[in-house]
Amino acid sequence: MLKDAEKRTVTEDGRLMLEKAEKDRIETVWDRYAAQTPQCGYCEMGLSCRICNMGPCRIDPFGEGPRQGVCGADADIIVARNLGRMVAAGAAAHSDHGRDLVEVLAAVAEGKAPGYGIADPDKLKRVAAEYGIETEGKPPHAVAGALADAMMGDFGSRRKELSMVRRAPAKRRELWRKTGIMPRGIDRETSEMMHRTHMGVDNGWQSLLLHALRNALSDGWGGSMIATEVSDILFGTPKPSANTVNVGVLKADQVNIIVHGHNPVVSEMLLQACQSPDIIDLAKAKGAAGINLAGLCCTGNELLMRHGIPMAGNHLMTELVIATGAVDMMLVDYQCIMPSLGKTASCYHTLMISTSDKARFPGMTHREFHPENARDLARDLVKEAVENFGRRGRVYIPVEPVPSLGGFSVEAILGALGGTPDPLLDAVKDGRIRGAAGVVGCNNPKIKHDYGHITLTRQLIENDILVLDTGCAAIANAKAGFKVAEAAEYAGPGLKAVCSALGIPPVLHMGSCVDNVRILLLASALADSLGCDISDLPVAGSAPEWYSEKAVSIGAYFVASGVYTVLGPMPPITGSMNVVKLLTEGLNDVVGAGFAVEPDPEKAGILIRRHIESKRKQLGLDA
Ligand code: SF4
Ligand code: MSK
Repeated sequence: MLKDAEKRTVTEDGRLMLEKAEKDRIETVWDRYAAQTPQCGYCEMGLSCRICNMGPCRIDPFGEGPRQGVCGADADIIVARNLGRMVAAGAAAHSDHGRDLVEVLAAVAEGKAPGYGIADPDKLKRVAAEYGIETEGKPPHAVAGALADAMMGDFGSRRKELSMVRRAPAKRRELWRKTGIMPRGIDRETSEMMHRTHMGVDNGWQSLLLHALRNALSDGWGGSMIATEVSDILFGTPKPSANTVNVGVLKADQVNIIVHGHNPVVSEMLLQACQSPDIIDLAKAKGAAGINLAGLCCTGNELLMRHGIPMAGNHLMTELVIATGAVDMMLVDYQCIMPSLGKTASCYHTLMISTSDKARFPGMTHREFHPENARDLARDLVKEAVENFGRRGRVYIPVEPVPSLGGFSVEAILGALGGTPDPLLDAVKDGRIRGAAGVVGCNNPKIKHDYGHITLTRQLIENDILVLDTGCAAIANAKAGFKVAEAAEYAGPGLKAVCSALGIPPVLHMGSCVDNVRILLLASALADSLGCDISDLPVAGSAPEWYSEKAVSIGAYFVASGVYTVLGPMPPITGSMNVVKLLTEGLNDVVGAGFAVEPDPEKAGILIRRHIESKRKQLGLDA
């Protein structure tokens, strides 16, 4: 038995697959992490800078060596610039994903995207109306074209506020204006962050950090929100549906196809192809019982939310899923796809396909998807996966899948509550539900796989705090069994009573990483009902195992939107106590919320409970 397997993951499928990988001599992310430790202390503290070619420079945190880079930048400037660039990269990733969806919407409008359509015409109308587009008597395709154009305008550098910030509570918008962090164009804020952090531009660590908030808001209330809304328009607004999770969703007797990444544009077409009767017949003719499409990470979450497609695992499981030997084809789009996957797959029969013009990977065959060719290419690829079924060696699928419920869009949650947030608010007011917390984000080999998510979530629901989750956290919680109606048993008495009455789990799967905006929108709906700001609500956010720059942007837009947010792993900021103090304390006076960092999820739970109880007190709920 691999001696470290139990130290690396809390999941049974993860542990068993780590042992299999060891037997197969497969190197994993944990092995590479071990090989990298101890990691560079300067970089961990954010004190190294390689922004320009007079560097690279580093600041001695003990004050014995250099205290300034060659240009004269001190620790505060260097740390703030590095963090600002992390936000910019994260916001760019989410927002570019959003733009890709707008391009598909435009192609649908022009009739140049065979296979794609408008799955939610009501939402198309609602969102178009928000953009001031006349919808009466217009065919959906015309509305879609006008909406795509208007949304493209949000990416540019018009001198006005982003369109969808109107969804935020009025008090919050006023605060953003007053503090000068109201987001304008989505790309503009990212571009400005790159400009400000060039040598010799913004050397105010405070102004850099404030712009980081504005940049993050352009993601949360811009790029990511567009990604979520357009995905709903094109592929359907999620409704609660059953699914299954963990490596056991792979089927020994079926053709297994995995989609991994973030963008539903490719995976939705794959799903259509996998459901084609002629291709299913082909699979049967090749000796398979059928075709099994499953997901990894957020592209999997997109399919799970809308179609109940099974989920094989989260970020740290991606190599281990291949090590089952049961994956006939894996298709990747972009983000969070380890460049190691092609090498892992080379030890098995798995065909690895990259699909995006902007994301190439070693050891993968590149087959590029565009709206015009997606339907046909998806069919070709599924047929190739079927052909590959016969080349399998031995397979190892060591566990049974766990049942789960997904699909909790804001619309679905409000629907379950009878169309208004009032029943939820009543439960919060009378204390049956103490508050709500978002548990979101990635896995990171610095934290035992899934331990942070599961431990924190369990503590929160036991204490009557409703958990809303997304991304890899949502997959962890599903694997832990928190997402069936019976999981109400794990909840405290108040939350249990509410969940049992509504037939919902105490942990609601709200989608992928871009779908964190669904949490923002639910919080806004609650704040509007109470006539208060988001920062007044008994709510909190957390990212117990985050690794990605996108998570930094998400954390920053949560905080800038008024949500107290607890991070698990420490970001690279400890080289500047000024920056640490501003992010953890000072921001409370600026945006009414701040960050905390607590790698121990038990302690993080206590911080969140304390925060929620103090907000309840301020609202006079327990008077
Ligand atoms: Fe060094 Fe300044 Fe250049 Fe950074 S920007 S590498 S601190 S000279
Ligand atoms: S996939 S950003 S590891 S949540 Fe969205 Fe998971 Fe984090 Fe990627």
